[in-house]
Amino acid sequence: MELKSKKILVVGLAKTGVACARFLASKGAQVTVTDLRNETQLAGPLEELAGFEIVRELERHDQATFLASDLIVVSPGVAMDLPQLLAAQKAGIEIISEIELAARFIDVPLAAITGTNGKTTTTTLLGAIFKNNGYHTFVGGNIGNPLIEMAESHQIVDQVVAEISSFQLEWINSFRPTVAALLNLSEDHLDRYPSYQDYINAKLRIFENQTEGDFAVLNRDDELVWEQAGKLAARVFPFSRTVELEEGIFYRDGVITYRHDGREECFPTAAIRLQGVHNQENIMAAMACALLLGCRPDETFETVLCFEALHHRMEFVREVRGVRYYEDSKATNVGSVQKALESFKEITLIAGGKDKGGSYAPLAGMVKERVRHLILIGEAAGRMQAELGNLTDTRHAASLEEAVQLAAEITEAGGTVLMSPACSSFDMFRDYEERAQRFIAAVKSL
Ligand code: UMA
Ligand code: ADP
Repeated sequence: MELKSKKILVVGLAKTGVACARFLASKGAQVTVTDLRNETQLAGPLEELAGFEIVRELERHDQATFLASDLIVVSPGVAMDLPQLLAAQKAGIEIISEIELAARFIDVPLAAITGTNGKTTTTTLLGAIFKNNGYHTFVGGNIGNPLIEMAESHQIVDQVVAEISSFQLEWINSFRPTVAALLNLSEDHLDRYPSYQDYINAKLRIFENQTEGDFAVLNRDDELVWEQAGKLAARVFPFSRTVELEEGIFYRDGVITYRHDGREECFPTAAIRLQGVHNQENIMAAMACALLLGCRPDETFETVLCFEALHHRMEFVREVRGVRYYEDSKATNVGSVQKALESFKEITLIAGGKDKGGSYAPLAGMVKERVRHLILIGEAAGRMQAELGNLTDTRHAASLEEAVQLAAEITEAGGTVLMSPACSSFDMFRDYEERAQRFIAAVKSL
C-alpha cells in the first residue's frame, strides 16, 4: 500500500490514533489528526507525537478536512454514524479502521479472536501457546496495544494473534484472518448499535474476506454462533462442551479431544488451573487455533496447564467470617454475569454501573435460583431494579464501598459476595481496573 505523500486523516487521538499517526508519518504520508478533546486533555497523546510532522485539529471535526483527505483512518471509539464520516463516505473517500490498515502490512498468519466474552483470556492464552511453540509472536488489538504497532516496530514476527472487537470491524474491507474464532454472542454495546442484530453483523465481518483455505473456529454450543456455520466461505472448525465431533475439538468426561483430517489428539483436563465452564470453551478455542496453525500438541497443552486466570475475571479476593468475596469487574454485560452466577450458589450480587442499553432480563432465572441478595449501584440501578428487583431481596447503595459494607452485614457464612456488574464502569470509575481496585480495598478493610 503506497502511503507516501497521501493526505491521510486520523480520527481520534488516543492509543489507536497515536499509533496510526506515527506509522503513517514514518511512511511519508501527510498526516492530520483530529479529536474532540482539547490540547490539555490530549497532553499525553500529543507528547507521543513530538518530533513527527503532523497537523492537529483539536476540539472539533472539520467537515472540510474529512472531504479533502485521500484516506481516513478511524479509531474504534468513534461511532460509524459520525456526520463527517458519512459525508466523506458519500463523497467516495476511502475510510478504514486501524486493523484494516495494519492487516495490509501483515504478511504472516493472523489468528483473530472475537465474541462478546472471553476474547482477552483466549487471545492471551493463544499468544502464550505460540510463544511456547517457539514462534516470534505479536499479540495485540482490542486487548490494549493497536495492531499497527507491530508494523511500526520492525520486530521479527512469524505469528500474529489479535483480539478483535465489533468496533474495529466496522471499517474493514480486506482484513482476512487465517484463523478467526467467534467465541459467543450475547447483547452488548447497545449504546452504540441501533439493534442487537447490528452488533452481531459487525462481529460477523471477521469472516467476510476469508476463503476456503482459512478456518472459522465456531462455538457449536452457542445457537447464534452456530447458525453462521453454513454461511461462511472458510472451513468451519467447531468446538463444543456438549457434542462429540468428527471434525473439531470437544470436551467429554474430563478429556478434550481434537480431531482434524483423520488425526486425533486427547488431553486429560484434571490438572488445568483455569476454572469454570466458560474457560473450558476459551481453552478449546485457543487450542483449535493453535493446532490448526501448526503448533505441536505437547507444547500447546503444556501452556494450557500452566495458564492462570487473568485478573478481574471472577477473581477470589478474600474470605471474611465464612463469606468468600469474588471480584469480576470485567463482567460488563449480561453474558459474562450469567457465567459468574452459574459458578456460585448463595450469592450476594453487587451489580450496576453505566447502562449499555441491553436487557437485564436474561439474568432473571439465575437471579431467582442463586442470588439471595442483590445490591445495586450506579446509573443502571433503576433499570436493573425494574427488571430484576422483584426476584430477590434487592437493595441500593450510593457507592461501591457502601455496597461492600452492606454485603458483609447481610451475607450469611457459607455464602459468596460477587461483584459482577453487567455494566461498564465509567459512571463512577475511570475504568474497570479502578472499579476492581476499589472493591478489593473495600473487602480488605472489612
Ligand atoms: N473521539 C473523537 N470523536 C468521536 C469519538 C471519540 O475525537 O466522535 C476521540 C476521543 O476524544 C478520544 C479518542 O477518540 O481521544 C478515543 O479513541 P478510542 O476510544 O478508539 O480509544 P483507544 O485508546 O484508541 O482504544 C481503542 C479501543 N477502544 C474502544 O474500542 C472504545 C481499545 O479497546 C483498544 O484496546 C485500543 O483501541 C487498541 O486497539 C478498549 C475497549 O473498551 C479496551 N474496547 C471495547 C470493549 O472491549 O468492550 C470494544
Ligand atoms: P473480553 O475480552 O471478551 O471482555 P475476558 O476474557 O476479559 O473477555 O472476560 C470478560 C468477562 O467475561 C469476565 O467476567 C469473564 O469471567 C467472562 N468470560 C470469560 N470467558 C467467557 C466466555 N467464554 N463466556 C462467557 N463469559 C466469559
